[in-house]
Amino acid sequence: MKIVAADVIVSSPDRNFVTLKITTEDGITGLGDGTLNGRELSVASYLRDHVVPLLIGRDAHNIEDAWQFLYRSAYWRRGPVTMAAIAAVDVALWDIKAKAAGMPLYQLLGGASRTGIMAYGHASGRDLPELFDSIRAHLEQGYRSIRVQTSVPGINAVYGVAAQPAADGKRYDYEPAQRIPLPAEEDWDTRAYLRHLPGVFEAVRAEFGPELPLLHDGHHRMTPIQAAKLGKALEPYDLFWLEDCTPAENQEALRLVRHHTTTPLAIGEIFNTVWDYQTLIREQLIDYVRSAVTHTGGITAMRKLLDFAAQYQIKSGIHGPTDISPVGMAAALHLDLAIHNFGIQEYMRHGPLTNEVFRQSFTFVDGYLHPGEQPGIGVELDEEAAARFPYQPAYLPFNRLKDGTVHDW
Ligand code: EZ4
Ligand code: CO
Repeated sequence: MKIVAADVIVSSPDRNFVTLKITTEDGITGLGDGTLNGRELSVASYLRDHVVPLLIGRDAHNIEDAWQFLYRSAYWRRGPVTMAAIAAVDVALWDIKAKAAGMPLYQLLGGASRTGIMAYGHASGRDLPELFDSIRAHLEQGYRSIRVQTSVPGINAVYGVAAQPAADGKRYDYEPAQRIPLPAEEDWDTRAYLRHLPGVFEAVRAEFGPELPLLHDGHHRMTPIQAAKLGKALEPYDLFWLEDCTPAENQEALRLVRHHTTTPLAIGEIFNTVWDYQTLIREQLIDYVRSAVTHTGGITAMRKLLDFAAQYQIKSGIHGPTDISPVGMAAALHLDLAIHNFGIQEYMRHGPLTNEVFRQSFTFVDGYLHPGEQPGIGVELDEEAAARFPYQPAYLPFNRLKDGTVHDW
């Protein structure tokens, strides 16, 4: 089944997305997501200028071979741009293979291991009443697990708080990347954060009871000893996980955190290969793998990564913010349904314009996602709608401390 065309479609309905569409000689098409927030055009160029010419004439069925060829023949390995481009090709080829088989992708991955995929949503507030309202609103939408992010007294702008005003004048709602010419500057104070956060979780537990799974994202801002202190302080509130507590390029740092706390740890949304996890998994320093299918080389690489994690009782917690397109999200759901060591799936919901461009068949009912029964991954791209939303430059914000030092955002 020869590939006859591969098109890169960059669109910006609610935000920028990079989509690869591969077409075979029999007219089957497959979609892959290569969106890399704030660096979208680099992936588009990597695909258009360097990968598309290599795809024409290849057999679409040989997915493992395509993956190995793209990874090894570039010579320059790994990195977010390369691995997002490989992911786009990989997911598009799996979409094609599953369409050719007349089956939803999860069937080709071994079939369903569960009936639904537990998802968590993002609640947040500038103060406790606003946070409680946000948690209630998520419960009403069906969510059964909730990530809790909060403003901190003394800090003007904190990642993940929807109602705080963003630098582009909009709500900081679904999308931290802002359509402004320079990255927005936010501020940070780890000691103020560490003082404030445990009280917020105490209040949330008192209001919502012991059962509701609660998560929190530290967004790489702590040192190992600060992260250890936070994990310990949060133990009474029984978190489902503490995410990205340190910038884990240094995997060994997690040893220190692990020795001090029983709060479960999740990490990896900015990682892009299994090598980023080698120490973390072998030494059982984490509990959940946070990689995105879109940023970690697609289904082929994620399946191997999650099988490796399974040997150590480490589960999946696949990254699913709005900057993963519905194509990347659908790919994640097929994997979530098929693997044994599924943990939880992040799900923020896309905006209305995104849903016009990407026709989706996955469902969200009573807190559980399901990829649906359409052959393939179950997402179709409306190219006319996509053309109505051309690329718009947008940057993620960054942090400076009070003395002007750049800090992890
Ligand atoms: O900040 O995807 O857990 N989710 C997150 C995300 C990331 C964005 C960056 O593009 O941390 O919201
Ligand atoms: Co995160």
